[in-house]
Amino acid sequence: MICKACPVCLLIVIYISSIVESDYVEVVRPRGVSLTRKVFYDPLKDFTCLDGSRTISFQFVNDDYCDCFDGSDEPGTSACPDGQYHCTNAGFRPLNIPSSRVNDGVCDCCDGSDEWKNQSLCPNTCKELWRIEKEEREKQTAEESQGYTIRQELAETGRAKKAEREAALKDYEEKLGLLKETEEKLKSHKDEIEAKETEAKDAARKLMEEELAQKTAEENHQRGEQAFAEMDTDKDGSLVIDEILQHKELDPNLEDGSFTEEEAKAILQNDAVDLSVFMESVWPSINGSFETTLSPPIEEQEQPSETSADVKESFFYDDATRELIEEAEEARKRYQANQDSKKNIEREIESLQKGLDMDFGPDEAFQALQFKCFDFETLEYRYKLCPYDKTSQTPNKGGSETNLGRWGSWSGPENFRYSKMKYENGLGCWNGPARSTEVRIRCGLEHKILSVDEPSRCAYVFEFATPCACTQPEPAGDSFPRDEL
Ligand code: MAN
Repeated sequence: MICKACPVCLLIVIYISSIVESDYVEVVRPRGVSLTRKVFYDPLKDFTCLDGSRTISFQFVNDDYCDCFDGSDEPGTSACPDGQYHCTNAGFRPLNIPSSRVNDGVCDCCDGSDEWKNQSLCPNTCKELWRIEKEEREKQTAEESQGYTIRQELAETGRAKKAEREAALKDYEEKLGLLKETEEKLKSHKDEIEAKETEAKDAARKLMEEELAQKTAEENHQRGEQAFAEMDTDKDGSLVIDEILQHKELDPNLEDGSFTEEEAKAILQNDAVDLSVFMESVWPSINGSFETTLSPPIEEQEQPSETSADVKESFFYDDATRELIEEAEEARKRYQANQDSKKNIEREIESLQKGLDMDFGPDEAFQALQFKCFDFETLEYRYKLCPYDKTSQTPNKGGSETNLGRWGSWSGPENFRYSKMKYENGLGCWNGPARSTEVRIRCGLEHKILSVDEPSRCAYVFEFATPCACTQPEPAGDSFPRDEL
């Protein structure tokens, strides 16, 4: 009763009973018809082509003559060019094939039903296929599960590393804060002491210059007096033209070879001069050319031989100035040391921050790939993947490494973001774009490049296996595949 009122229920009952018995029960229907279409093939009624174009007596279904344009009257023969044959493939996956393949001598269905005219041709391999597929699936699930365990360990390490980086960053930031505070203090102390140092040095330099000028003037005067005494050969306290003429080096016109009385008189600006007139108006004009036999002043001989301005200066600095210079030097050193430490810490912070900004996946597992490189050899090149850094290519026959892209970002589709990596802006391709690489990530028990390809010029695709990409496998269902209801 129930079944008469509801033919689909009958199918369900049969189907469920088949599950319970763990064996497949084939539902009777015309050859080549799927369960979903069975309803259209009622042997007690005329058959209407599925495209609605014709209605024919049911006896013409599968009579090896094509009546319908859509081939629906011949699902189990090859009579119609566009027909569809449905293999039940009990125990495996049902399959639709073009009905032209029915009885063509080739086994298309694992249940062998497409070659029904010669039943010995195609033995039923569905259960075997299912067994193989199940084994393969189980193997994959086991691998996925093992990979997932590794991933969890890597994730733990990744999280620990992140925590370590965060703690170090906090520590460095505190240190930087302190160094900045000290920097201010050291700088104001340095500025203050440097101002005093400059003032003291300027004063000392000025004093030194004044003393030097006075000393030079005194020496000049002394030399003048000595020159007068040397030239005043008759020692009468007066220089005359004859005495000047003895000093040929004073000839204003050395080239003509004669030192005339007029020239000597022009030097004296008179016939005779005493010491005071000589010092006032003669000595300044002959000072440069007069050749003395006198030795240089003792002080000059005692000058230090170093020429460095600082050494010369410090030679003249008084103790108080020298103390100030030392103090300023010490302040500069301490300030510089603080600056150096600050720079080092800023560098550390920058590198830690960079590490923390990296996207190592939702559980930090991909951190395991940072600072590692993986190789893959083809006949022509050795390829390299350094995750989070770059990809490259080196010719086997020798030659330099070509950059195939620098780390860009994760680039998988939404929800599968971590399935692809993008490396961009590699070496420019001759007359083309900059080289780039897409790294396709999949689950594997070890980190390994599986293949490298260059599907379009200078655009590379690496396939990379890693446990970091393994997910928890779905519990393996070992239910038998069923035909559709
Ligand atoms: C090199 C390699 C190749 C690339 C060509 C493009 O030979 O980088 O992968 O296709 O350059 O000129």
